[in-house]
Amino acid sequence: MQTASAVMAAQTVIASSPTLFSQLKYPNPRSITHSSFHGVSLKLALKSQSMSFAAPKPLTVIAATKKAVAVLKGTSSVEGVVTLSQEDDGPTTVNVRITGLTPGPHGFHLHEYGDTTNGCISTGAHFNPKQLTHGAPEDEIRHAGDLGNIIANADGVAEATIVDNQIPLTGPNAIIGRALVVHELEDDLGKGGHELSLSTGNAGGRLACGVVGLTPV
Ligand SMILES: [Cu+2]
Ligand SMILES: [Zn+2]
Repeated sequence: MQTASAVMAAQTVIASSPTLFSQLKYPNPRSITHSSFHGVSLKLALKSQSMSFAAPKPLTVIAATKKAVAVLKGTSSVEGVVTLSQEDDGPTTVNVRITGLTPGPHGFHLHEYGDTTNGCISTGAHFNPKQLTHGAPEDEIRHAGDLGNIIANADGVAEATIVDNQIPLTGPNAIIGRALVVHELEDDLGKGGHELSLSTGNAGGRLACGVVGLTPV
């Protein structure tokens, strides 16, 4: 019985190998290291069929690092570059650098659509797959796209690193193809008591936006 399942496990590894070999094409040297490690495991599986080992492990070791970028532009002099990265199913790290802003806080969100045919207006509302009301990034009740405020310094430059769990680069709620938007005003994080607080944080106009697209790892 044990032998039979080990054989099955070995077959599973063999059956999965075309996928693994296709991942060898990645230029990332780390992937190559993992792949050669996998080659060793494969030999083991073939030699000792009765040996108990975790066959799926090499499959999960091949890390899926995803990286994306958005280039933000608008009708004013506000512009910026936002890079995003995610390791496996971990949080997404968002590195923001936007220039040309008025000093102080500016609402910063992920909006639903990567559609800029009508400027930043056509990017729609805040990305909200859970159908909740607007909030702060740390709130339980928030839009997935609620990334809070970024703060511009006296030179009008806002630099920030945001780490967030609700804006994955893979899976059903992946944000690739949606848009990042920086606003004219501070996002009140749903707490301002304005009629727009619970939908937009009353963050005012859309100064610049950019579609999130995949970039080489
Ligand atoms: Cu917004
Ligand atoms: Zn929102």
